[in-house]
Amino acid sequence: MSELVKVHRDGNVAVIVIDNPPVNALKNELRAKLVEALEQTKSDTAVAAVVITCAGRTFIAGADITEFGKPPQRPTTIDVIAVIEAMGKPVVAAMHGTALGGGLEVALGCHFRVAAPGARLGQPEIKLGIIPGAGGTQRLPRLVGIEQALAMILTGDPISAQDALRSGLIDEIIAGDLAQAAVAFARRVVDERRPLVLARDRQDKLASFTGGRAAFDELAASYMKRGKGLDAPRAAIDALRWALDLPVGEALARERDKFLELVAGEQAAAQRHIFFAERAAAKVPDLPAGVKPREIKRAAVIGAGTMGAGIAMCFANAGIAVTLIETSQEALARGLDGIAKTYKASASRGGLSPADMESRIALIAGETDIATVGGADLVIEAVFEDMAVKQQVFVDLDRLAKPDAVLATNTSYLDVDAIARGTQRPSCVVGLHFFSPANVMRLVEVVRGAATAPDVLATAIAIGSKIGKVPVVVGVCHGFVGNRMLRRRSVEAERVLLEGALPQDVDAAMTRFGFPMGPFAASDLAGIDIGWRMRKAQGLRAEIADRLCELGRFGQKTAKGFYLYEPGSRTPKPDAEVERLIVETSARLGLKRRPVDGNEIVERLLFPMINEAARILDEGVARRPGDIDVIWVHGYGFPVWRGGPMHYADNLGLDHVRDRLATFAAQTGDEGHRPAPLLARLVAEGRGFSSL
Ligand code: T1G
Repeated sequence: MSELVKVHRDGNVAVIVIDNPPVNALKNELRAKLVEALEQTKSDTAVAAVVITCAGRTFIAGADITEFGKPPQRPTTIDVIAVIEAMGKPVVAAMHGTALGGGLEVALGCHFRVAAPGARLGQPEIKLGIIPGAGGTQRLPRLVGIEQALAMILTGDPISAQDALRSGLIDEIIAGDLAQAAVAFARRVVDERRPLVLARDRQDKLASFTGGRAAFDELAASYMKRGKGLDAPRAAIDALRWALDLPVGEALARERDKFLELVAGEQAAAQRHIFFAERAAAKVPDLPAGVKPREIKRAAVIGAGTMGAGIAMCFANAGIAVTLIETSQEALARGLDGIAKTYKASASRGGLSPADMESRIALIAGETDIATVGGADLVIEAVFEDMAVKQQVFVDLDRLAKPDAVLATNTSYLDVDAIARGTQRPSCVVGLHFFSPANVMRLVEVVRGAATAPDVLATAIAIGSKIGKVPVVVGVCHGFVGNRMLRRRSVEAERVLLEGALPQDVDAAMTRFGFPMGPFAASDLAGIDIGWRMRKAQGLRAEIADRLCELGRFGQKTAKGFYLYEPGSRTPKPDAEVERLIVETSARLGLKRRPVDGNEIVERLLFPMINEAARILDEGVARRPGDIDVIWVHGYGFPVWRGGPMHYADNLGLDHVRDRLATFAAQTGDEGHRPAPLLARLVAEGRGFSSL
C-alpha cells in the first residue's frame, strides 16, 4: 500500500493500519489510500472482517485542518464512510489516544467500535467554528441519544472510553494489545454471525427521546447561552434537530451544506487561526535544540490570596502536589477555605466527582513557614503587586529554595529582570503571569527575563501546558503584552466617557462586539481601586475612575463603582450620580460632550491597543502577531470568532486602522495614536500582520 496506510492479514481478518504522524489527520492522500485499502479488502473473499486502527500516539484526530479553506478533494471523508458502510462484511474501528472529529465519524461509519481504556472520543468541530461535516450530527445521536450528542457536539469536549461504553458509542474497552484484541473481537463477530447494523439505520436511541420539540429546545437553549456571537452552535442544534425530524439521507445532505457554508466563513477562519496560533505560541525558535524542561514533581505558591489560591488549584487539578504558603494562619485559612468552597461548588454542579474533589484538596498543603519551599521544584510568588515586597520574597527564596528550583513571579506588570537581579540565581527566574480567576482562565504569559536560562524557559512552557494552560512567551516591559495593550484601551475608555458616552454605552458596544463583559463592568468586578493605587504610585490620573475611588466607589466590593449593585446582585445598574460626575468633569475640563456611537467606541478602544501591539512586535516583546491574538482571546475575553485583535485588524484592512488612528491622534492630541512604524510600514507595503 504505502507508508500512510498498510494492510496485513491476521487469519481471515484484514487489519488496516493508518500511519500519518503526528495525529493521523485525514489528509487528502490518506483518504485516497484508505479507500484503496477498503476496496481491496472488500473484494478479497478470504477476508471475513476488517479492523481499522492507527499507528502512533492516537487514532485519527480529525480532518486535516490545514486543508480547510481550500476546495475539498475527493474522496472526502463522506466517501470513505460510504465505502465502509457498503463493505458487506464487519468493519471494526479500534481506537486509542484521541478519536476526534472526522476520526470519530469514520468510526461511526463502522459496524463496531472498540477502544483502549485511556481513549478519548469527541466531536470538537465547534471549537473550530464548524459542525461535524461527515455525518457526526446524524450517526452520533443514533448511537448515544440526543442528550449525549448535544453535549458532545455543542461543548466539543471529548468523553472517556468508560463514558463511551456506558452511552453505547463503543462496544468494548480493550486493555493490552489493541490491534490483536480487535482482531479477536472481529473474529467473534464473524463466528457469532452478529447482524451488521449501521449507526445511520438505528432509530431506538432517537425514539427514546420522548420529550418532543419543547424539551429539545429547552436543552438546546442551555448550550446556546455559552455560544454568544458564534454561528456554529445554532447550526449544530439545527442539525441535531434534523436527526429527530428528517430522514437520515436528507439530514446528512443538509449537514454537509451547512458544514461547507461554515468552514468557508470568517468565524471558522478566525478560530482556525487561533488553533494554530496556540500551538505556535509555545514554540521559541531560539531555544537550543534538545533543551529539556526540568521535572516538576512538587510546586509551592507564595501568597494565598485570590491569585495564589487559584494557581495552587491549577497544580492540584493536574495531579501535582503543591504547598500554599502564607504569612499568617488567618490568611492561610482564608485561602484554603476559598479553595474548598470553589471545589464544592464545582462538585455540586456535577463538574467534579466527590472523590476527585477530595484528592485535589489533599494535594494542597498549607504552610506559614516559608522555609517549606525547600522541597519544591517550582516556586511561584503571588504576593501583593509591590516591587519591594516581591524583591524581599525572592531574596528569601534565593536562600531557602533548592538549588535547581525554578523561581517564578506572578507579577502582572513589574520588571522581572529587577526581581531576578535581587537573587544570586537570576537564570532560574522567570515570569508566570496567570489571569484571574487563575483556576479558570487558560492563559499564562511566560515572561522571559534577560537572564532566564533556556531550560528554565522550557520548564515554564512545559508546566504551563501540563496544568492545562495556553503558555505564550513574552519579553519584559511594563505590563508585558496583555496589560500594556489593556492600558491603552483603559485610557481611551475614560476619554470617550469625557467626550460624551456613558459607561453603559461603552459596555454595550463592547459586548455587542463580542466581549463577555464591557471594560467598566469588568473594572467594577476586579475593583477600580487596584488601578487607582497603581496610577497613584506612577503619578498618573484617570479623571473619572480616580474620582469614583476618592468617593469610596471601588466597584462590586463596595456595591458602587461605575455602576450600582443591589445587595447580593452582580448586575450593573446605571447610576445617575456617576452620569452627573462624568458630565461635570467634562465641563470642568472644558470638553463639549457629543454623541459617540457604538462603532466609534469599538474603534477608539481597539485601534490604539492594536497600534500598541505593533510597537510591542517591533520591540520583540511579542514574537508573532498570533501570540498577541492568543493572549487576548484566552486572557481578556476577545471574541475567538474574530481571531484576536491582530487577525481582526487584518480583516478590517490595516490602512483603515491606520487612517482612523491618524484621525484619533488629531482629535485627542495623543502621540500614542500616531500609527506605529510597523503599522505604517505594513500599510505601505500592502501587507497584513499575518504576513509577519
Ligand atoms: N489537522 C492538522 N494538524 C493537526 C490536527 C488536525 N486535525 N490536529 C493536530 N494537528 C497538528 C498540530 O497543529 C501540531 O502541529 C501537531 O499536530 C500536534 O498537535 C470532517 C471537519 C489531537 C488532541 O479539532 O485537538 O474533523 O505544531 O500540539 O497537544 O467533521 O492536536 O507540531 O506543527 O495539539 O498532543 C477535528 C484538533 C477537526 C482536533 C493532540 N479535530 N487537534 O494534542 O498535540 S475538524 C480536531 C487537537 C473535522 C469533520 C471535521 C490536538 C490533539 P505542530 P498538538 P497535543
